[in-house]
Amino acid sequence: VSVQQTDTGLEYISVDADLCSAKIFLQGAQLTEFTPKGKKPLIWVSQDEDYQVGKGVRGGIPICWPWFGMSTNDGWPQHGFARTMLWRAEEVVENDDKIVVSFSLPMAQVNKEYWPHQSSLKVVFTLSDHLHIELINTNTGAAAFELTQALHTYFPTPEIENTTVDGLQGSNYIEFGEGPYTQNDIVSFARETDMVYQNTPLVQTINTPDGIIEVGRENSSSCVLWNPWIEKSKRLSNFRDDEYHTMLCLEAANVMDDKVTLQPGASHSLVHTVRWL
Ligand code: TA6
Repeated sequence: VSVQQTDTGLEYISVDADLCSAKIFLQGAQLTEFTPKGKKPLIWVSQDEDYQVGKGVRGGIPICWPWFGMSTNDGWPQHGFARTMLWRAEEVVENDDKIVVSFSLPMAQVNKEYWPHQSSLKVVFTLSDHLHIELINTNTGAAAFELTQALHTYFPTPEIENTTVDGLQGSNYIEFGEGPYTQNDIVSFARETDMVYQNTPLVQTINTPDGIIEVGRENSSSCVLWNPWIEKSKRLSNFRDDEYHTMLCLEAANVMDDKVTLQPGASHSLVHTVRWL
């Protein structure tokens, strides 16, 4: 494990171990690479990414906190502000079967207008032949608060048109503010897809021509499935027009009736796991 820096001045922790290789940026505590040894990468990053200070990387696992999507306050950043802040690396523990890397959000630097509450936010990455992430909120104040959040994970596929997502059947989703609709079948892709699922099973599989990716969650009943398709791809920053063919997002979330509500002293842990089946 080493600390490296991009030529644009972004610091990241680089892991090159027997079981896996990984990269986690201090900005946003954003993981941008996870590859089990001898296997294909499990995480996607845009070829147009330029690693600018103050901008989240297009890909990897952005941490959307303390709100998902557009804030109800106009002018506030989409998907919150934690993904563009500098987090503090807390600990790196190297065992022979796993490497654990943890970060915390320095609350003293948080804009009190955005987040007036007393809380701590920690993320723990456990890296082995699979990826395990835990996002832990703790209410350290005297008043309850609530928030929405998501681990906005970007997955690779050789071709989205030959990719399906299994395990959403039976849940219902909102899309473009419409719905809820019931998800009856396996999901395939033939248009812009931006579904916010609720009452969702804890495990999905992404079936791609390169293999099956198993995605798990704990303490979450909502998840988001996104592919920008043709038109939105042209409007996205750091994203090539044709890259929608090679990616999709399936996000571990607390964005519906599972939003995080914490009484003083209470904690909530959102767990997200990713592995090749
Ligand atoms: O999670 C899906 C989504 O909300 C899409 O609507 C799209 O906006 C995407 O997130 C990316 O958002 P970003 O702010 O990272 O460009």
